[in-house]
Amino acid sequence: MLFELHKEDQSTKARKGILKTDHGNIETPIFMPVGTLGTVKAVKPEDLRDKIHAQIILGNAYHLYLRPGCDIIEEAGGLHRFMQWDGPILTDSGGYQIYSLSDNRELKEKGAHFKSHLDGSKHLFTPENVVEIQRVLGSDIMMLLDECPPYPCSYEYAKESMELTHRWAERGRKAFLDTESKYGHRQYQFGIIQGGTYEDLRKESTQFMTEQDFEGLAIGGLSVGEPAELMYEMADLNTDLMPAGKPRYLMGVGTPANLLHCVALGIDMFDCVMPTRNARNGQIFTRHGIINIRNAKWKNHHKVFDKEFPSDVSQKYTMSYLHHLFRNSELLGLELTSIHNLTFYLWLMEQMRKRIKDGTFSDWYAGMAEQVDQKI
Ligand code: PRF
Repeated sequence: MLFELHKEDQSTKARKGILKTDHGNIETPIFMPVGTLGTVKAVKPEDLRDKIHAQIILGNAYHLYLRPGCDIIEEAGGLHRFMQWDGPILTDSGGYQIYSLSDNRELKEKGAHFKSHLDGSKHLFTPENVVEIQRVLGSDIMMLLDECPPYPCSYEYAKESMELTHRWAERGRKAFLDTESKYGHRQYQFGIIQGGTYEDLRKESTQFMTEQDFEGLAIGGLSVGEPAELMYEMADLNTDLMPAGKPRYLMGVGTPANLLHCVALGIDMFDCVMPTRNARNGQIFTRHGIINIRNAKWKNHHKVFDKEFPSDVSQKYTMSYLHHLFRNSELLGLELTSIHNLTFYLWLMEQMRKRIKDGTFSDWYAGMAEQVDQKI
């Protein structure tokens, strides 16, 4: 079995478990660093493993299909070998990237027609060929082709979009069950719940995806501009209806505070570009809040930020030095802050697992969420 549930918190919906893949076990709740193009930007795979303690990373079928292309990755023996990461990989289908192309895509019953953001060339993604692409990538967990409706959107749009995602889900599951892994390791497939921010649609979609018997379930269509409270409300009603024995993945979320609140709502897996993208803009996440290292107040602050926290940025390099690196667009700044932010995200997940295990999660998480959200 892919997922083992080990502990459920008594007063929140938080849970602790293990996801088993042929590339290793993953302790949940977990955060998955985003490596869209076969690289977690500015971070070497050995640092992901040894410094950050990442247990699984993300790749993206849309981006990798366009460049370098499936033939190159197949020649390399799959994505794990191509990028020299031998831990678990989850790949997103590209449904979300195609949605972001808004003017350059058209959704039909057959699939999603789109123009490449690289050279304008025309392509079609179908529920079947995204399975095939992810077979070639060789990810441990693959995602279905879905449509992520924008926020806000009308009830009619959200309903039609959800129904299309459901029809695509049936075809995607069949394509998955009719094909085999290419490189000898097991692959799993997750369904994606949609339904915009409409309660009845969210419920219907959860029920539908549960019935398809995927190995795991994702909550899609959230964190697309709606207020955080509305996102929590939707995630809450989704997890109420999701089976306890399957992993639950909230796609594209979020801030450290979002992670704390959503673990309390029963989410097991997260991914987001925030720790790495914001690192490259000079934003540092810490136990005590968020630092903007470009701010002039750090120019002559000759101390490290947090001596006790296990990362080079916290223990070794002064704020003044980091500020200097960012003022000069030095590449080292990007590497250091990216590694630090991911180390912090993975540390936060580890704290959550420990506290779920020892029964102190419910008293701790809301205060911690407030603390990590402060601007320093
Ligand atoms: N669908 C897919 N990927 C996603 C999303 C989605 O709805 C989101 C929504 N936040 C992020 N990534 N396939």
